Amino acid sequence: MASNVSQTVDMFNVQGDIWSRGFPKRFETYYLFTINGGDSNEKQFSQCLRKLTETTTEDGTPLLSTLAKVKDDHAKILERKREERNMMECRSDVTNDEDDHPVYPVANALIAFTSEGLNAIQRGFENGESLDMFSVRMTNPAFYGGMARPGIATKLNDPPSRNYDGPFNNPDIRIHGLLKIGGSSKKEVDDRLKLIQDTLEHGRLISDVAEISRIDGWTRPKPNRGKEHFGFQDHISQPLIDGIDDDEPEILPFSMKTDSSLLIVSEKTASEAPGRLATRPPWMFGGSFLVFRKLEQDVPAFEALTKKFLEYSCQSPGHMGAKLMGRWKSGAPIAMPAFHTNDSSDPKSAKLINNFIYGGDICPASAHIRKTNPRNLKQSAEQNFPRAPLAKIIRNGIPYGSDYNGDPADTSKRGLLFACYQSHIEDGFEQMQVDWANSEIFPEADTGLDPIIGQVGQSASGTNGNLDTFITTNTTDTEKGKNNTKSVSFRQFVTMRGGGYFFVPSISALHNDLGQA
Ligand code: N7H
Repeated sequence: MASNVSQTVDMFNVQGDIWSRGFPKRFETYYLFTINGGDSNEKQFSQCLRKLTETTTEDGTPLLSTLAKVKDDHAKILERKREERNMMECRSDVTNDEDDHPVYPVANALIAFTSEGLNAIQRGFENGESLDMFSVRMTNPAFYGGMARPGIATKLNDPPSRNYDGPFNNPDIRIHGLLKIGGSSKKEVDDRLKLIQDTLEHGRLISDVAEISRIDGWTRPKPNRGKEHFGFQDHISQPLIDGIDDDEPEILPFSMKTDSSLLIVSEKTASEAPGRLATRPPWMFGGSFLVFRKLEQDVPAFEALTKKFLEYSCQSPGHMGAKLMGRWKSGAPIAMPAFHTNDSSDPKSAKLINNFIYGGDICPASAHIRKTNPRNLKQSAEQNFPRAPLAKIIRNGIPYGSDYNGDPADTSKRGLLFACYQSHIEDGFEQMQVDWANSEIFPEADTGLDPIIGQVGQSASGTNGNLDTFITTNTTDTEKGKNNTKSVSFRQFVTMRGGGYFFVPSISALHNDLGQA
């Protein structure tokens, strides 16, 4: 099992979205492709992949971004903001507030592959070279088998694939690779996509997976920038990596400083778990696993539930929302005494607050942020869930769809393009979704499911089942007693509409191992 010792991360080798801030973006696309087989295509794809790591835009920017480049972009954006404010002679203190970013044209891209994609690349190798896919499979069965592999699908409680959105609703579709491109505008993103597609010889060596081969997301317009569709501030709490996130505000007593090997594959995580018979091939070091899920959000249903706040002894729809989420819409954590009953009046600083632990049950144990990061687990729970400390993920998703206009007749689709990185999908995303969010006994009996992401499955006609959970209703900070707990049951209002498991190789692996001369 991993210890707390951090490893050095090579910022010039790791792809740039794999850290707490990720790509600066107002627009992002996920483009899915197939590597065309036959006629030595796979070999030529591999050659083009190497070329991709060497190719730049006209102004010399590499087509794929390293972590160093993305970090530099964030620094430049902040600097521009400072300059603009100074020019306007409005010299208020500039915080790390990048909600309005990016303020200058920028795009960053990442490439990732499914296990089928890696197998396709390997088919192009000659002279006995190999990616050692046996070891990849043995050490990463979740990645190798995919999100719909037998056994896991029923635990994730995902809907049947026929109810997914295109391009995920056709089981015959072969998804080999993914480009995740984020930037300041659709134009910047489209331009970068085109350059990468040209380098990979789109049409000859790679093809779109289906008629709809890209999924676009964008940050919500002001005043909801930085908020997801239910209206909550997102991107607050992330695992921080030594040497990379050192300039983030220190968060004591609860430190999110995380052993980088839980997020980025390293020598240390090569083989550490009992039952994993092989070791990870060295080409995987510096890479990370990407879980992508298109999660549709039923905003009217969420609002209808929180309007019934009186039934659950809450004081307002906002208060009930905070009980379900663990944070008020501003981001202020309900677990902190200042926010037990009221949202913060200072949203700018509320969204930076991450310095708290849980005590008592003002914040229900089922609340989304407490379920997915219980911070200070009780000793009994630690014993029952020994792998809990390994569940660390970096989340870098983006909303999709138009804003809900308040009219219940608005049936257009919206949600979150959820993306998270980790060095083990079983320990990271799957542990959180299956063992925690979908379980009514995590971290202890009678907790109930995560009301935001818990999944109970769908009927044959495609209707979501009822999700049962508990929220605590009192305003005194006592240890959990059943007398202050209300059960809540409602039709699950987040629905999975497709996704996949990908591996994001390091730049050197793309050049030297997956890429060929
Ligand atoms: Fe969640 N939301 O925007 O409403 N999430 N999430 N999530 N989530 C968090 O701290 C949301 C999803 C985690 O350290 C916040 O950034 C929505 C999945 C984790 O305190 C908000 C969806 C998984 C954290 C949301 C969704 C997670 C977290 C608070 C789906 C993993 C950090 C803001 C539609 C399986 C917890 C913040 C911590 C926070 C929202 C999905 C995990 C507002 C709408 C699928 C680990």
